[in-house]
Amino acid sequence: MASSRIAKGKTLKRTGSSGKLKDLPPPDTPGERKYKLDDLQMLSTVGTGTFGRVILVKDKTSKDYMALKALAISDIVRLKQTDHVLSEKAILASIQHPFIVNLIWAYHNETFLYMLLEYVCGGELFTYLRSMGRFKSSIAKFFALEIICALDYLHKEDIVYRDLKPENILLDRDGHVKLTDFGFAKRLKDRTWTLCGTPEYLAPEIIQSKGHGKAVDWWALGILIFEMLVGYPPFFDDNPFGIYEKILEGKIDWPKHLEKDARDLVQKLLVIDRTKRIGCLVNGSEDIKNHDWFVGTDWDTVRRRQLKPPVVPTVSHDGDTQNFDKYEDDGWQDAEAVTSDILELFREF
Ligand code: ISQ
Repeated sequence: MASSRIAKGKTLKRTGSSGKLKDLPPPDTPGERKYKLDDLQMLSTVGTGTFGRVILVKDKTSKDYMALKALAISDIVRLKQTDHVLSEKAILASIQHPFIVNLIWAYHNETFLYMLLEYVCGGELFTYLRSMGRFKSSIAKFFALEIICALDYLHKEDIVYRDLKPENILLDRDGHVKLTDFGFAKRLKDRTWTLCGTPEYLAPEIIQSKGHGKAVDWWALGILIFEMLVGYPPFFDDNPFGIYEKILEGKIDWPKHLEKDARDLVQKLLVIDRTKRIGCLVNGSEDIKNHDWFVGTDWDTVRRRQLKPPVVPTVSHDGDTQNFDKYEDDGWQDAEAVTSDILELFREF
């Protein structure tokens, strides 16, 4: 099957209160600490993007493994990503949730911005989905439940995530999810109008520049549930414009094997008119949580990470990188330092 995203999906070029939960287990982070870059032993790259990479690092003192996201400031400025990166850091610093990757420390010098994150060693949900073809209903439902908890938390904090896809969902050592990459996340003031995201997951109102809020995450949840159950997304084509046409047309081929309740939920999430989409009605996310596909779910059990994960990553130790692709060291450390007036833009980072 030909699609731009049957292989790993590229995120399109971007245009454009702490609220601790009660009764949740503490996040599995090394705790409050001041770091210096020199405290960290750089091991290997576990991810790359347009203007940065994620490196597995080891705290030389505690021996804890963490993930260091390093972004070259010159690239950020050249690609006009300053506001997005400042927003990513501010949002991550203000939130804490068991299904969202935890920001431990942020730092910058005249060359790089750094975000020190907990290391999530199980790799991307994308890898598991492609290797298993599609998930049986109970597996897809487990991932949907934990993702709904994360989105619900973000929305209650007035944050829209805007880049939900299997590549941005990591599995921890036990098989629970951790949402990562908040480069598109936005704290809502009003509706926003920037075109961003990954073609298969773009909601009609984004393509049509109608502005978008929390509704885009519920649309993307519909795409994600379909892709987990079917093995490929509902709207695909060789090029992004073909995908956009299909999204706006809204026609979906439903495989026979899809169970009735799952199909009904996906159909209610993939409603083009966002004022009629489930999750966006008067009862908000409650309508999704009370849908028949989730009958019998104790949502407190889900939030407490007390469901038994159906996919347990193969991991030999906390710093194991076997679940990530291998990357060449392309001399990324040699980026140019920026001038003091450019550096000033990142004072709050
Ligand atoms: C591993 N752990 C945490 C965050 C990550 C982001 C990208 C790639 C790998 C990661």
